[in-house]
Amino acid sequence: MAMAQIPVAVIGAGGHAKVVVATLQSLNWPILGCYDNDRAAWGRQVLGVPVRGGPAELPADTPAVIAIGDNAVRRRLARACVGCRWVTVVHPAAYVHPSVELGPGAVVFAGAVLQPDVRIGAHVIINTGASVDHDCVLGDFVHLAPGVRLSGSVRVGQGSFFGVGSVAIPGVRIGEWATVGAGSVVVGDLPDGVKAMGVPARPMGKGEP
Ligand code: JB2
Repeated sequence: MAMAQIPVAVIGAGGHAKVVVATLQSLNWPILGCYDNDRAAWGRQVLGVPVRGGPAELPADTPAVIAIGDNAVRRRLARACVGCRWVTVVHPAAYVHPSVELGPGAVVFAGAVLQPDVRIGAHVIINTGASVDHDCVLGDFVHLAPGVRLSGSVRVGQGSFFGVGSVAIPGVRIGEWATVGAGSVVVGDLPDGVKAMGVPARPMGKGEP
């Protein structure tokens, strides 16, 4: 794992960045600094890591990870930071079967479980204690909040968000940029852009990409 020796830039300096920094520290992965567009954050520290400036200041080919929870913001920054080399970050206390494919910029936090033949897109967040069972496919910029449970063969379109503790039964298909509310139980397919809540989850209206 040669990449682990090269200092990585963390883009973002908020709550999600704090957990990304903690995950990198648990891997003994050196951190170049945090980089955030908010000038008010410059000079502050995230778990002892200085916020050095904005992401535009990063030199070309810098290993980096986007540490901002908002899916659309990650997509915008991924397009803007063309010179960055996106790294994947997996906590040592996560279980990831060797067959799992992880896209560039994906992060997997402590206690997460990724079972065989799962495919995870670019800049996806698998948050604390989330589990993704066999053969699931998650598109780019998806975020599974803490404690989400996806059963086998679930498909999640790009940019979709599963709120804390939500679950999906086997084989359901979720469209792109959909939102599943905290604690919801998805028992059928959901279309693009939908906001669904409840047990069973029912559509509430359209989300925004
Ligand atoms: O375009 C932007 C942007 N560019 C940089 N929009 C937003 N909303 N934020 C932007 N940032 C930077 O991302 C902000 O300057 C700030 O430093 C950071 C967002 O910090 P915040 O703590 O508000 O959110 P977060 O993304 O770090 O954490 C959220 O998502 C996590 C997954 C929170 O909801 C956490 O509780 C959650 N665990």
